[in-house]
Amino acid sequence: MKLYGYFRSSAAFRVRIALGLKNLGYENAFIHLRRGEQCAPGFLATNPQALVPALADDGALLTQSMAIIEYLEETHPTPPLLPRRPTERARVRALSQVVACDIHPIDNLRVLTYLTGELKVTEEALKRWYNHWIGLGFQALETMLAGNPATGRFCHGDAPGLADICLVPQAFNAKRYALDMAPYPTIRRIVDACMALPEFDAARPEKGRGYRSNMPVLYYPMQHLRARGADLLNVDYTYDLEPGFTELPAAPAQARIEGDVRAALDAALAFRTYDQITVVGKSLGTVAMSLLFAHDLRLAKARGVWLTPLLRDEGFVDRVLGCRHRGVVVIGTTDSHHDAAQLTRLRAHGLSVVEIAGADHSIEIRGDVMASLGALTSMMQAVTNFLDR
Ligand SMILES: N[C@@H](CCC(=O)N[C@@H](CS)C(=O)NCC(=O)O)C(=O)O
Repeated sequence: MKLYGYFRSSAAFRVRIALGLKNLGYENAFIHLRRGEQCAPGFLATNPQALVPALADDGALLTQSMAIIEYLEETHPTPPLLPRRPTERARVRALSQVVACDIHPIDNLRVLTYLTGELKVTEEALKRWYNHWIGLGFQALETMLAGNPATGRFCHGDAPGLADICLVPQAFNAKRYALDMAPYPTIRRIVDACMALPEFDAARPEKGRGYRSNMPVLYYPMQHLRARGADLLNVDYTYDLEPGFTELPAAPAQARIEGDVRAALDAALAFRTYDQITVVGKSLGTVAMSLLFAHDLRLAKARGVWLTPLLRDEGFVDRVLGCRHRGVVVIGTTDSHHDAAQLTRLRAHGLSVVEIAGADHSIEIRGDVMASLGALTSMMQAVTNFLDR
């Protein structure tokens, strides 16, 4: 299966959750909505509506998140996302459609772009528009959920289902525009219960942010370097804990990251000089690396270990190509940043590129622990071959 999506698309988020709950593996095709890739002829052949998500499966191309989720429900009935009794199914569908039919469509990117572009609506008015429609829908949902004995730990009973799949991404959208969630205690409780489940957590838009150096993809390369006598300086970012950071446009976010990582490099080089510097980064850390390699001459001879790099981030590959250095790139083929064309450019530049089949942005093979350990081993083989060369 191949899911055409965008990390921040809440309709794609619904499908990611459903695939997770059904324990189905899939390949990600990343359509960058902010860059208009949904309107490119190639994608229009996939979905003439120029919207994500779309799912390719069994020779078919499916569109519309609700149709896709019902397709998954029909083809993989266990665990069920809808209850059995018709009246209960109708309740769950009604809860879902409050979000999918009445809240989400009028807050969609193309609607917001029309408001600001064609109708010259201010950012402030746009925010009011956005939150007005979510608030109206959430008010109704809160009453429908709080006042009904069928509501359990989740929207319907004690197992997550279609209504939760719709509610959670919408709650994430509400958070982006800082909607006051105080009036919706039942919604908040259910969203918290959902987010405690790994299937919901794995599907969230900013998944991967918050990866720290005590986690495997960074921990093992560090141990390898330590065993070879390297002085180590760990830099763990906490941008994921900072409200609003993920919403920053590319330029101010990069300026902030560059300032921070340069300060870290200053600290690392304050007391002695080194013959060999190796910089290892994962995900957002690779953006920090690319800024340093592109702009800081102190890294002119450094080696780079680029783990799950953000290949689709604005200017990322160009910055990496802008400096000559020895480096290894490791990325999983189901990572949403996996991009064959960009990897070809990096290879042509002389970097060693290792793709790990089926691995995601955490170098995990979803739903398969042993295969995930194998993927991690493949990553470490690539890294140690490079470091020991
Ligand atoms: N009803 C559609 C809505 C899909 C949709 O609105 N997708 C948004 C992202 S959440 C999109 O692709 N927007 C692109 C745009 O507005 O240009 C579904 O449920 O799949």
